[in-house]
Amino acid sequence: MNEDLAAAIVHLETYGYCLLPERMPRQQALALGERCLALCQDPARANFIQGDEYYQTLFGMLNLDEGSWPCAFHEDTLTIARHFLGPHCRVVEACAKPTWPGAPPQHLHVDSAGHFAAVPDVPWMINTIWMLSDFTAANGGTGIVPMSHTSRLKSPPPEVGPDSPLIKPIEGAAGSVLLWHGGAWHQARANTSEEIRIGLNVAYYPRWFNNWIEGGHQPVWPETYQRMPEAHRALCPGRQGHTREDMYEVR
Ligand SMILES: O=C(O)CCC(=O)C(=O)O
Repeated sequence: MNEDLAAAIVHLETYGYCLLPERMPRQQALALGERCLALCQDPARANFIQGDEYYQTLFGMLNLDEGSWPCAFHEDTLTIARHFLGPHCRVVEACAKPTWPGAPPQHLHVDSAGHFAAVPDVPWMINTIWMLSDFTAANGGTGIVPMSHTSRLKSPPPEVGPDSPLIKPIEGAAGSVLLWHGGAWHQARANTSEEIRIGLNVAYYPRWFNNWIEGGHQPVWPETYQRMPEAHRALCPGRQGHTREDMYEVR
């Protein structure tokens, strides 16, 4: 493993997140961002979108745009995910996430921990966001509370709100990728700028975790799977389908 990745792993272990700067050419990231934004505004995709006028999540990007594959199956993010989740961890979902001008700060939260009786002391998810536009402190870039992943809380304590000074803005140029431990308290920050911030959020889970746990995550469609190279297929859940109801226990 190269020194950069080794240092990123130590950073994620210590602080709960790490940033890999400029892992994809800027123009490639910006072009994917434009396509994600167009999909987010396409009424035909409305069934796969959650959110409001300021912040949306469009699920199922692995099915909707093959340009998401170089992000989801990137060797560097995979190396880090495998370090924390085991050699056979999975790429479970890729979602497009725009933050529009005027957006308030998102609530500070932990990922995929709601069903635990006690939050485990091993990572259960490595979450990531590819910056498909520049991410700044002002334009709705991601904010994280360093070291909060060690709290083992299912959600941040009420005294740490969405405007807490503990929240560190993570800035980066388009083509960079931020990774975090699912237990780190984080949010999309307020967008006080005139720009639209757009990210591609890719979730990695270990084999022992249920894929249905995040309400909107979509399965890989069989026809998507057919088009994938074998190396990508090996990283996807072993069953494919068109609806969550077909694939998962969704109650
Ligand atoms: O959009 C962001 O910056 C944060 C995404 C997020 O909170 C999540 O995926 O859990």
